[in-house]
Amino acid sequence: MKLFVYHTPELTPTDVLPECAIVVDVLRATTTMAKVLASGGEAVQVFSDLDLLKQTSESWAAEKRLRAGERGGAKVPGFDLGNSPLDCIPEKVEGRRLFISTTNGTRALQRVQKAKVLITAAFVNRSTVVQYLMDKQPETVWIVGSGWEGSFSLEDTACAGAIAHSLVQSTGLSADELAGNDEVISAIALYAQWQDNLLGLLHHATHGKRLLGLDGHQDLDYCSQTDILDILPMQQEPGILKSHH
Ligand code: 3SL
Repeated sequence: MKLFVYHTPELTPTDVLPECAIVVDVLRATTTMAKVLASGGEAVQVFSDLDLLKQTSESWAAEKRLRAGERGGAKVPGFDLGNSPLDCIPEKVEGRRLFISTTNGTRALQRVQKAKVLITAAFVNRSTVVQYLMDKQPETVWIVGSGWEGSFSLEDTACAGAIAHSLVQSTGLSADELAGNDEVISAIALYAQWQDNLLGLLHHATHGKRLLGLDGHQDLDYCSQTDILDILPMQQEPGILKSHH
């Protein structure tokens, strides 16, 4: 297995695709996706365009759908949900499809949509992602941070480091043997520095501060937890993710 970390979708190569792509948006899209599916959601369908989201979800029975949308960290007016994982409790999401549009997570997913396998990761489901990689041993793996509008996001690269760190321990390979690019080494170093205080790391992150300004303390608390959800969101068809068993 060769692992590559890309801090943002824009930094991924455009002429090749990996066997397995892992999209990370700790704050908050991929944390929310894991929570929805862990709470019994039928699927998550992602859109960059809000009008297309509304149009597509119209064809679903009202009791089988939820519309979730975020722009600039805030809920899209008129939608059922914003992008808070805390809203995705079984009472609300069980048996429903979440039609969702977010600023950066959606874009990162679209960038690697054609990879043979596309999964999503956050701190909350890190161990399930690592277990999948250990079982399947894909030859090339990209971890793609969603960033913020093209810029580096501390929390996404730290989560990439959490996955890489765990892979080093599980495979017995050295970081040098596993790493396909230098970003892997720096991501592991970032995670190693902060692994005992991930909430502190989220408080340093630009987007963490943005969410704190929007009263997002509880979201940061939730997103900072590691290995609490045994769920693997995997793309089944372009833009549609379901829980992989
Ligand atoms: O940009 C995104 O995809 C979102 O996760 C951002 S937010 O945390 O919902 O504001």
